[in-house]
Amino acid sequence: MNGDSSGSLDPKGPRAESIADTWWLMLGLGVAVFVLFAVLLAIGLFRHRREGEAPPSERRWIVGGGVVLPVLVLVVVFGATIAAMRTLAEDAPPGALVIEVTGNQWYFEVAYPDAGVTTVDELHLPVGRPVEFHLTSADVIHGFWVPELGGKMDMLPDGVNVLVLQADEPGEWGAPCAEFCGLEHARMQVHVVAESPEDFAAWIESQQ
Ligand SMILES: [Cu+2]
Repeated sequence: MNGDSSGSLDPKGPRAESIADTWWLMLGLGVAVFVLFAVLLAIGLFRHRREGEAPPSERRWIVGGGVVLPVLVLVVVFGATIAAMRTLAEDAPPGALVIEVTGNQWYFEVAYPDAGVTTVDELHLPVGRPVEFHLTSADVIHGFWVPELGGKMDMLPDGVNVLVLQADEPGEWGAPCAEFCGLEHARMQVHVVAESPEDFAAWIESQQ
């Protein structure tokens, strides 16, 4: 269903990359802290058994490991998260392609206003060009999410949410509705095709 990809940890665009990088950073820090404390705990248990009581100098380990280290780790994660959020919130540069996606019970309507083309459950985009998605809904709240390209965004019946995504390499992915929207929610999915600008132009022409 998702072609050759494996979701948000297999990013195919700059915004998805910033999300994946943050995830790997958090995993790396978590593993490092876990290993460090497992080792210290083992040493501590071994020593206590041998010496009976911890010397007062070990209090600095408690302050260091219980206060200083968590603060450092959280500051690093906070900084990385803010940086990723800024990347995700950047406006589309001039020349971005506008694609309007409307959630319906239970399908995605995809419109290319400049080309006068509308499709259902099929979304094509050119590789290497930022796309400004205008997301809305015709009925209830739906969710737009192409894990390989970036974060998810709600599709609301009473407004338009803007999400900028870019594909850096060709590929085909499934983008399931990311907000429970009724009986057929589980089968609601848009097929996403990222292709070369030439192939995209040819596809648009074939749809006109
Ligand atoms: Cu839906």
